[in-house]
Parts: sequence; C-alpha cells; structure tokens
Amino acid sequence: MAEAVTYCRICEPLCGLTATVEDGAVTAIRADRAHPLSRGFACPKGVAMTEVQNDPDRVVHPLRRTPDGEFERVTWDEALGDIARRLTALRRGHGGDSIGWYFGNPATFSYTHPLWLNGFMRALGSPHLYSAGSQDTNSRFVASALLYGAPHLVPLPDIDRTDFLLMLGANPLVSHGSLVSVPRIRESLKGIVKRGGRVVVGDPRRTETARAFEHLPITPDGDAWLLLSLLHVLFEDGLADLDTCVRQARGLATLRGLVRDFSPERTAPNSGVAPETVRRLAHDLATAPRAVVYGRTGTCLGVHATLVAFLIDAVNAVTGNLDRPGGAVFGESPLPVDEIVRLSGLGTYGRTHSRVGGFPDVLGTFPAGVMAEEITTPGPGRMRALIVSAGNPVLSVPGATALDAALDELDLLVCIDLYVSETGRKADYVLPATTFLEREDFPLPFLQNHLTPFVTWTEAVVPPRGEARQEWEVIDELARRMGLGIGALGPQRLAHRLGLRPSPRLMVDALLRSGPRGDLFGLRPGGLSLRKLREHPHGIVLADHQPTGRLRRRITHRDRRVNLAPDEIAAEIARLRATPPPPADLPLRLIGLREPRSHNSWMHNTPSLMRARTHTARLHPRDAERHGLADGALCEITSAHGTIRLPVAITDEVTLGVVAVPHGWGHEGGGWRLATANGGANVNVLASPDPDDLEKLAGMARLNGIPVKVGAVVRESNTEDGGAPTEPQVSDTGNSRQPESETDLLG
Ligand SMILES: Nc1nc2c(c(=O)[nH]1)N[C@H]1C(S)=C(S)[C@@H](COP(=O)(O)OP(=O)(O)OC[C@H]3O[C@@H](n4cnc5c(=O)[nH]c(N)nc54)[C@H](O)[C@@H]3O)O[C@H]1N2
Ligand SMILES: Nc1nc2c(c(=O)[nH]1)N[C@H]1C(S)=C(S)[C@@H](COP(=O)(O)OP(=O)(O)OC[C@H]3O[C@@H](n4cnc5c(=O)[nH]c(N)nc54)[C@H](O)[C@@H]3O)O[C@H]1N2
Ligand code: SF4
Ligand SMILES: [Mo]
Repeated sequence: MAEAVTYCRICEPLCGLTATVEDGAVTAIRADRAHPLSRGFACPKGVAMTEVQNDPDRVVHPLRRTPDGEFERVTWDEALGDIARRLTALRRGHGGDSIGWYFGNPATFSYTHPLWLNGFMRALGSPHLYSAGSQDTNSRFVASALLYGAPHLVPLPDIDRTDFLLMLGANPLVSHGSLVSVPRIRESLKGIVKRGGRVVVGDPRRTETARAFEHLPITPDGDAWLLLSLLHVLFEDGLADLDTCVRQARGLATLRGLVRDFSPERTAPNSGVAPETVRRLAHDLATAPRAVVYGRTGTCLGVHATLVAFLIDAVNAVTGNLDRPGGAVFGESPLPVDEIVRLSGLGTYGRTHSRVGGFPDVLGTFPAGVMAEEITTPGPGRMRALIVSAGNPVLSVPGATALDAALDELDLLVCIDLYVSETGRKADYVLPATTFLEREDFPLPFLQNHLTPFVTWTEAVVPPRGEARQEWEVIDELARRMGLGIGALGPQRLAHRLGLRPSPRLMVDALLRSGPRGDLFGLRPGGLSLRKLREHPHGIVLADHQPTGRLRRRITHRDRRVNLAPDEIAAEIARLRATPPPPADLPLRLIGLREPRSHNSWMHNTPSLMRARTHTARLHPRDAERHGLADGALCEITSAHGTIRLPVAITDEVTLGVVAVPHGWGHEGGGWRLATANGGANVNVLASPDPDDLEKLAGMARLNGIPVKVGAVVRESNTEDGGAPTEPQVSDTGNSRQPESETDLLG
C-alpha cells in the first residue's frame, strides 16, 4: 500500500488530493492536508473519483461499433489503422477541412491534450475546431480581445483583498469558482464579510451563495441592462474615477455617451432591479475602498454575453478598480504566457470565420452551436468526420436534437472518452482515455487564474487501466499513421514529421526554466525547473498575491490603453435596444443550475454521488399554483424548439417567472448504466439549434433565459418521450436544503 500526492482535475480550484494505491489500483482518495492552498479540503466529487477510476462501466479497450449498433472490442492497431485510413481518404477526396474536432471541458485540465489536438488540426489545415468554450467562457475571451487586444487577459476578482464583491451569475459555493482558482473559496468569500466588506450576488435564483451573502434577484438576461444603468449612474452622479480611467483607457467619452439613456428607471423592466437599488449599488461600488464586479456562466450563456463581460470590466475600470489590489487583477503565470500566445498565434479572435453563420473564431475555435449545420450543409468544407475528445456535446450544446440527428450523417465519428456517452453511442469507435489519475500533469491553462500565484506538477498515480491511453499519445500515433507532422509552429511540425518529438515533460521543463521565475538553466539558482517542482509534490506558492500595475505592459493595443468603446460593443448596445419582447405564449424563462454532486454530464454513474437524487425542474410556488402543479408532479416544459418532462420541485428560491433545470442529465442507452437508470431529461433540446440564435460576437450558446411554458402532464405514458422516472422522488430538491458538500467537509 502506498500514498501518492496529486491534485484534482475535475474543476478549477485544483484541490490537492492524496490517493491510496494498492496493487497498482487506487482504493481511496482523500484531501491533501499538506496542500498549501486547499489545506485538507476536497469536495465529494474529488473523493468520488475513486469510483470513476474503478468503474466497471469504464471503457478500457478500444471499441468498434458493429452494424447492429453494439460495440465490439478491437486492438489499438485495428482501430487506429482504420481511423487513419478513413481520415486520409477523406483528406485526399475532400480536403483536410472535411475533418472536425470537438474537445470538451475535461480536455483543458490536461496539459498535453489541447496542445496536441490543436497541432493536429493545424497540420490538417482544418477550421472545424469546436469546444465547450462556446457554452462556457468564449464571451469572456472576446471581451478581453476587445478591451485589451489579448483574449487571454482575463481579470480575476481579487477576493482576498476586496471590500465589495458584486458577483453576477456565479454560484461558487457549489461550482467552487470558475475563471479564478481559489481552493476554499467559501472561506475567502466569508473573509470579505469578516473584514467588514460585502458580497452581493446577482442571480435569478437564491442560490447557496446568495443565501450565504446578500441576494440581488435579477431577471434572466437582465445583466446588460443592470450594468448599463450602473455605468449611467456612475457617470451622472459624478462617481467615476476619471483620473485613473483617463490614464488607463481610451473611449471614456464615447462610453459615457453610449450609456446616457440607460437610466435605472429605463432598465428596471428588463433587469428586474428597482431603480433605487441600482443607484445604491452604484454608490456602494464607487465608495468602497476596493471593489470588484465578477461574472461567470450565468452571464455568459445569454443573448448579450460578450456585451455583459465587457460591461463588467467597464464598471471595474470606471470605478478605478482595474489592475488594482482588491479590484480586478490580471494573473501572471510562471511561464512566458504572453510570448507563447504571440509566437504560437493561438490567441486569435476573428482571424477566420465559420462557413455556417460567418462567426468569428475565438482562439481558433468556432461555436459548437454550428456543428450540426456544418455536418448537414452540402458544399466545399462540409464536415464529414468528427473526433470528440473529453466531451459529450449531445448533452451540452444547444439544439441537442439537431446535433444528435446530424451525427448520423457523418462518415466517421470517433470519441476518446472514459465512457460510452450519449455522443459516444453514435460513434464508429470509442477509444479509451486515461483518467487524470493515470497521467502526469501540469496546470498549464490555469496558471494565471490562481488568485494566490501557485505552480505544481504531478506524476501519474497509477498506470492506465486496461489499454487506456493519454489523448496526446493517441493523436501522435494517428498523425504518424496519416503522415502528418503536428505542432503549433511550422518548424515544430517539420521536426515532428522527421521524428523529432521531445517529450511533453521536456517541453514543460524548458518553458519553466526560461520563464519569468525560471532557473534560466542555472543562471538563476533557486529558480523554477521541473526538477524543483518534483521536489515539492504539494506545489509551490510563488507569492501572496497577483501583481498589479503591469496591465499597460500586457495590453497589445498599439496605444497600450484599455479600449472602452470598441465599435462591436456600440453595435451590441444598438442590438440590445432592439431586442424584441419574448413571445407571449412562452411566458417563463428557463435557466440552468449546477448541483454539488453532479459534474456536467459525467459523474452520474458514481454511486456515492447519486444516492437519492432526481432530476427536477424548480418552479416558484405561485407559478406552480397557476399551472396546477403539485410538488413532485410531472410537468412538461416546452420551448420553441422542443419539449421535456420532469418532476416539479416547488421552491421560492427561484424568482417568479423562472424555471431552473440543471444540464447534463437525460442519459440514454450509453455505457453508463447507473446514469441511464437515473432518468431525467436533456434540457438542451429546449435551446435553439439555429445558428442565427447564437450570440453575435462570440457565438455563445443561449442556454439561459430561454422562453418556455410549463404544463401538467396527464400520467399515462410518462416514460415515453421525456425520460422522466415513473416515481419521481423529491428528496434532494427541497426549498431550503443546503448543499452537503462543503458544509460536510469544511466543517
Ligand atoms: N444548459 C446548459 N448547458 C451547458 C451548460 C449550462 O450551464 N447549461 N454549461 C456548459 C459548460 S460550462 C460546459 S464546460 C459544458 C461541458 O460540456 P462537455 O465538455 O461537452 O461535456 P461533459 O459533460 O463535461 O463531458 C465530458 C466527457 O469527457 C469524459 N471525460 C472525463 N475526463 C476525461 C479525460 O480525462 N479524458 C477524456 N478523453 N475524457 C474524459 C466524460 O466521460 C464525458 O463523457 O456544458 C455546457 N452546457
Ligand atoms: N458541482 C459542480 N461544480 C462545477 C460544475 C458542475 O457541473 N458541478 N461545472 C464546472 C464548470 S464546467 C463551470 S464552467 C463552472 C461554472 O461555475 P459558475 O458559473 O459559478 O456555476 P453555476 O452554478 O452554473 O452558476 C451560474 C449561476 O448563474 C445564474 N444565472 C442564470 N441565468 C442568469 C442570468 O441571466 N443572469 C445572472 N446574473 N445569473 C444567471 C444561475 O442561477 C446560477 O446560479 O462550474 C464548475 N464547477
Ligand atoms: S472542488 Fe472538488 S472537484 Fe473541484 S477540484 Fe476540488 S476536490 Fe476536485
Ligand atoms: Mo464549463
């Protein structure tokens, strides 16, 4: 028996874990008490990773689908040989741009996986690259591209030093924080209040976080209106920090003009926030010694997602809180990230446009919401083959029904995954991936998101189960068989083709050593190197706080100023004004939520997380009454695009007129038996499959604020099309139930 130290790669705090290993298998996972930031905290998902690791339903050998729809085991050689042959034939017959790739959320937690797949797609010269980003963060990256010229410059809320946090559309007590890595985020938030400060949570639902702090109820998709009126008051009431702003930014006068007629009286009907509340909030933000506005997925999945992300930073800038301790700070990495982004050409926005819908690329990816039409629209560049790695788009992208049908029209679908998912069940091949416990790792994309600058490295805890392989190894071998050289840079691709393939860890070592904190290959003794990281298995804290005052150097606009008035934003504001009212026959608004014991679609096969749980639709008591729905009754939710059936959970935590349904449920048929048995419905069939309905600047999926209606279901054939369980249980849905996770484990 041995204990191995590693870190969790399920969500962004990257908590430290200790794994017990017996005979080459993980038998238990606990929180790592010696981790300097998570200090003995892990949530139930991290602990339950033991069950994913050892899950009998995991795919551990390459699988090929037979004509009757079953899967049979094949060798890696057979699988990769056939895939390489078919891809090569497509490439010859139709060009590299007939081949597409979608990578899901877990991909970004591996340091090698995104790099290798990017290299592969570049070598193919294919624009068909899609990711979970258009359902998650791309609006944030686009706002940064407009404001700072650099999509990767994403500000962090400096929670540990602020006096006032306005949080919009985030529920970190459940999600554990996103686009900012703060293990023990509940304690950090409580720290604000302990210092005499405030946390205000703008959300249509009185969430776990809203309950722990101050709740500001807001109408779904109301954030742009709220933020415009906050700016209006800041300017009109002379609360703007003009000196700081003029020094940092350009376009201040234009911005002022743009917000002129968004008085709180004018915006209240759209934001749901009363004018006097907006005024007070603007004053409180401006007069707090240090304040910051932060927004997350609730602000990213609406009609005006990029505008909202932009306005959040605009409020921070206008109150003088940008690039300032306790405000919005720009994290620095121990790697030369700005140089890497520049040299690799990866930090793009709008360099190319999608064939369907003409959407600008965001970091080289197009919105996943156009994938279905890219498959079904004839003509040059039609996507004929798709590789999906670490993603389950059938349950995660808008217009799930259309995508599900489009996948049948592909010549080849390959999934690299831990399970046969709802997407995988349509695949020609499902290839077994390693779990994060079976691979070495380095938190490459998260290094600049750590509020406390931190770096770590982990070795694999156990060898891969069965024949599982890391994604980069699969991609490397596929490229070799296709005669492709892969790499982000031209010379790298050539070297790769000639067989010069430095190991990924060598690359990390070189980047660390030459980075701003590196040992410069001996010139700076005590500096970072891979060897040094390996001597510190719990990771290394690099500083107490992220540095400030360096924004000017990092902005890539020629004048090195924040652009507060890009044309794209003015156009979005015009579009906002022209937003038609939602259809009268769909009077309710659908929003999402995250649950402590779910992780998107992929931890529903884990017994310890699934005890006494049901997928439900949360509805306000008055809405339930109006529609004659009792608690636990089966209801039908209908949008312009589809219908699902779910049991109702009546709770006044949702605002009147709002229905809240978590995504990632509604498993069917795939390899995960417990997940499938738990029923539920795929909420994304309610979202529009039409590319015209995607948000304009970043192609964001509209997954929040969807107009819907609800109705009672007469119970006869209730398992037919909604997939709802016959006897809905309501045990985990009660009004005031606290999330078990942190309260249990944080004490
Ligand atoms: N309605 C609605 N829809 C949403 C959202 C919402 O809030 N509301 N949120 C969106 C967001 S933020 C996200 S990030 C997406 C997620 O959407 P996706 O990334 O498409 O899907 P996941 O459910 O995360 O599925 C991940 C898949 O990867 C597999 N997997 C896990 N670890 C690994 C690994 O290490 N390697 C490989 N190869 N496979 C692995 C899992 O088995 C699973 O099949 O969903 C989006 N969809
Ligand atoms: N337990 C758990 N943790 C997770 C995940 C998970 O599935 N389960 N997923 C991980 C992933 S991939 C991500 S991206 C992060 C996301 O992290 P967060 O964004 O913090 O997570 P959510 O719980 O989705 O919070 C979004 C909130 O936005 C609110 N909302 C919906 N519409 C609107 C709106 O129009 N305006 C406003 N102001 N609010 C709105 C919702 O009610 C919800 O409370 O969480 C990560 N952590
Ligand atoms: S909060 Fe839970 S799932 Fe997220 S990193 Fe920590 S232990 Fe893992
Ligand atoms: Mo996400």
